[in-house]
Amino acid sequence: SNPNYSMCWLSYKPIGKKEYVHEVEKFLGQIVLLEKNIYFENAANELKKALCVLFETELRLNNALSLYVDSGIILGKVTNENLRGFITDVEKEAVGEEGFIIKLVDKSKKKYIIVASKGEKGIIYGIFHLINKFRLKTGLKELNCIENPKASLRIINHWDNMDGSIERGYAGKSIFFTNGRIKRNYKRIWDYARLLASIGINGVVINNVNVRDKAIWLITPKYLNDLSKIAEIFRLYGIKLYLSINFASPIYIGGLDTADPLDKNVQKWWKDTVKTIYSYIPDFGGFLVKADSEFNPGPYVYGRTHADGANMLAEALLPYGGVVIWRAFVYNCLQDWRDTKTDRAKAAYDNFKPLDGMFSKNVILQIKYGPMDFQVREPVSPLFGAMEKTNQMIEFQITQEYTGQQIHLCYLGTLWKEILEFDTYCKGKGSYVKRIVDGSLFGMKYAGFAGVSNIGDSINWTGHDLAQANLWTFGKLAWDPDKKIEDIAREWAILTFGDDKKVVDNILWMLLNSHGIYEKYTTPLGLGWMVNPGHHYGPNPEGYEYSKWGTYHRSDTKAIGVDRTSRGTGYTLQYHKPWQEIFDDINKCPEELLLFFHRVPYDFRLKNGKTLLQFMYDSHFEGADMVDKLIEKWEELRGKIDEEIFNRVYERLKMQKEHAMEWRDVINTYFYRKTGIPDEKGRLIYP
Ligand code: GCW
Repeated sequence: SNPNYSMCWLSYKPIGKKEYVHEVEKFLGQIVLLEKNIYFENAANELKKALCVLFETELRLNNALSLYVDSGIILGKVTNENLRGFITDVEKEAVGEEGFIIKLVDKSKKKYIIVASKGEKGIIYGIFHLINKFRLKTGLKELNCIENPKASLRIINHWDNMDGSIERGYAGKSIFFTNGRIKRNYKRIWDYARLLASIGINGVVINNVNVRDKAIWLITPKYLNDLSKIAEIFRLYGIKLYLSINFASPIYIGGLDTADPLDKNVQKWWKDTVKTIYSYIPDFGGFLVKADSEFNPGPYVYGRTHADGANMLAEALLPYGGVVIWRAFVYNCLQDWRDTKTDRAKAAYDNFKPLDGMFSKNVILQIKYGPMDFQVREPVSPLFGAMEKTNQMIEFQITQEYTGQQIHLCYLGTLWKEILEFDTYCKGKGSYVKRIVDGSLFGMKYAGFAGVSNIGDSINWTGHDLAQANLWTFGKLAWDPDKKIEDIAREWAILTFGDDKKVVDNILWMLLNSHGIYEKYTTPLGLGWMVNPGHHYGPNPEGYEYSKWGTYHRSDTKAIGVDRTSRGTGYTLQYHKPWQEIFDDINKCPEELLLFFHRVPYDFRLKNGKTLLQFMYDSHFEGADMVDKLIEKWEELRGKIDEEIFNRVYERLKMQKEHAMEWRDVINTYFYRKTGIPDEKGRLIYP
């Protein structure tokens, strides 16, 4: 069968390099599978299919109870008797629940590459690791490794609706739902599971956090049968299925007159519901909950706390090993712009900090990386480092809602890496966000990463072919946030486009510079929100200025920005020292966040001596110009990469240029009209 979509970084081609192939071939006698179970069998089949293409050979898959061959790739559990003598006790100990070891045995009589895991899950990660290492032509000795994911939860959040649409989706329709029902295109879901497993993902929430209409009923037998089939596919790849729920389900589905978490009937209703779910999906992951947020019901409706709400669900899930992932995205979305006291940036902290220590052990708080909403740049949410007794996950938005909607090239790895490397100082120096979300700083069992999906049923999954890099990078960072972002991006480029030096160099340049470029021509200095309301594409400087969403910059003829310092809304006080003082001080505040924290006069001098206004003009001219550089880098690759992909990306880059110029002109004119001050360099700013 020839599916009408690509396999992204898993599109295998013959390796072709004679020397390398020759070297590896000595170890390719056959694939020996030492375990008898479907997870290992599936992994072995994945490996076999891949190696047959890569090395252009017919490999035998041998399900053996003992290790009698001279050469081969050996798959088993670290505890398998046959591997005794090859894997030391120390190594055995070092392989965690989801981890694996790859070990080269290179003796005159025995030539093995052993891939072994502790349990059922690690083996699939291990074989994808090995396949990709081969494709990267990694030297044989460098294959030796022990890999364990740093964080226990590495979950993709789909904002897919049951009518097939995707909230903030820019790559086609849902692969899970259509016309109010669950799709039965299992091949696509299967391939999706492969893509996710290959980057170490272990959970997927397939429905939107805004749970409305039919989606409310996903947790009932009406849909559970179909869902169990999806769960079965994901299970083979080490991925658990989770569902978003509507907090008022006991009313909608159960016919109760309340969803009060302290009501006995409500509690019982959830327990019964959870029991039913597990009867269909024995390894069901749990619930993702958007409560009291943007018109979704929640415990506040009944005068209860978010701990009351989350713990009630957690109690129902606990006996089955399920978890509640509770979103911290709670704020007043009916603010009045005339109210200058309320600061939306403070909301998550204000709502949740007082609850630290009150959540059950199987509740995880899912916190957006910044205090607002996935803007092109925001400071790290001060909730990280504020809740030492609460399981925490970081939420990234892989889908490019505010970052160009997969028309603009905007690689997010560089931004995410900066966020993860931020030192919160909550336990003194070295209290990095990455150590909070991998669970190590506070010693939490549950911790991790949630990424809002950027895929749909389009031919390349992500609309913009280069946006595949964002999904790849999310998984890789979730597996190991200590990895260098350049390495993650380079691996992606090679696995996707081959190892031609020019191709790799140019694509790497494009990726690593793209977020900075986008930031320059849209809203630099941490400003944000100058987008069209609703769909959030394209410039609109005052689109949100008089709305109810709490997202104002309050610019006038003299200054712009909200004073969030201790002299203003007091938002900076939510941070630990020294950040309080740094953010509070207009001269110390990191410049890329200046307008997030301060109200700044247009004639304020930045570090490079420019006025704020001139910086704005320069930034927008430079940013729009730099899109030409992106286009140039891509044009140089004509003929070096698949023509269809080349053209698809080229079309988008040209649109990006058009739209970047619109950003430049609208924003520059906006500031010119506010200030009446022309560009020092005399460039065209429309009056
Ligand atoms: O970013 C905003 C989006 C909403 C989204 C919400 C959320 C799913 O504009 O579309 O709703 O955040 O994260 O809940």
